[in-house]
Amino acid sequence: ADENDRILSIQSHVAYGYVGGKAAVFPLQCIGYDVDVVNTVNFSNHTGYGCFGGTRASAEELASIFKMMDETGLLSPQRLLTGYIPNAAALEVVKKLAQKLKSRNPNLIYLMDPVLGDSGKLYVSQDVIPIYKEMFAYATIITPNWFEVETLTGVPLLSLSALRNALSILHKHVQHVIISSIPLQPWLSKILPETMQPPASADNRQAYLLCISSSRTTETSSHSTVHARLVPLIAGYFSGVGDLFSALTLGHFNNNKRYSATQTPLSFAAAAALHKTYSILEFTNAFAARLPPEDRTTTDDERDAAEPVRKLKRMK
Ligand code: PXL
Repeated sequence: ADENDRILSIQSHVAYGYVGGKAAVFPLQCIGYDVDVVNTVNFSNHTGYGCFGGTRASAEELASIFKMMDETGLLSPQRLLTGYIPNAAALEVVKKLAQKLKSRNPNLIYLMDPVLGDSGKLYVSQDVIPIYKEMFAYATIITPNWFEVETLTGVPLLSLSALRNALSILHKHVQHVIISSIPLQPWLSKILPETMQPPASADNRQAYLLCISSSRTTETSSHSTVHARLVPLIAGYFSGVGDLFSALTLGHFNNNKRYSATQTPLSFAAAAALHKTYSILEFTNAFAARLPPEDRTTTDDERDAAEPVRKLKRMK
C-alpha cells in the first residue's frame, strides 16, 4: 500500500502554533506514513505575527543534513514534500536534492508548495521565485494559491481565459496543479461582465473558496482535466491551512488506484484533503468560539492594525 511509503518533509518549524511541519507532519503520520522531517527554519512562531525569534537553516546546514542522510542510506523517500523555504541559497540546496531524488527514482511523488505569499503580499525573499520555476521540472504536484500563480506565471487571474492560460503555462512543466483557494465572490465580480453578476440575494451571502485541480491527461498532452470544488469560507484568521492542505493532498494522492470516469488521482486527493482541512477548521473555530474573547487568536483586521508585541501578548 502507498501508506507504507516514506515521506521526506522539508519545511518550517515553529515552537508556538501549527504552521509548516507542525501542521503537516502529524496528519501524515495519522494516515500511516513515516515522515522524515528537515526544518528550514526554527522560529518561535509564524512570521505573520510581525515579530518572531529564531534562525533560518543555512544552505550549508541543509546540505550537511542531506549529505549524511545519503551516506547512511536514509535518503530514499517515495514521496517528497517541500514548503516554506524563505531564502534562495537554502532553496538551491533543496532544488539539487529534488533533482537527485527524482533522477534516482522517477516514480518519486514530489509535492512542491511554492510558498511565496498570500493576498498580494510576498513573505519570502524575491530571489526564490526563479528557483521555484526551475524546480517545476522535478515536481509531480504543485499547490500555489492564486497570488502565487500570478507571481509564477506573470498572468493576472482576471478572466477565465487568463486562468486557462496560467494553468497551461504551469502544465508545460508540471503534470498536476492545484490552485488552492480563490475567494469566489470577489473573484467572480472581477471576472464576470456586469450583466452576468449574480444578484445579491440572501442565498449568496455565504462566501465560498474555490479550489481548482487540474491534471494534464498524459505526460505530453496539452489537455488537462479540471475539477473545481467550493468550500464554505469560515470567517476568521487561520495560519498553516495551506501547509495542512498540501500535506494531505500528497498523503491522499495515489497514482496506482483506479478511479471513476469523473475522478483523477489529483481530484480524489484534493477532495479528501479539502474535506479534512475544512473539518479541522470547523473544530478549530468551534473551539475558539467557546473561549473568552481576549483568549481568541487575532482576526485579519487586528493582525494588520495592531503593533506586533501587543498582538503576541493577546495571542497567549
Ligand atoms: O504557512 C506558511 C508558513 C510556514 N512557516 C512559517 C511561516 C509561514 C508563513 O508566513 O511564517 C514559519
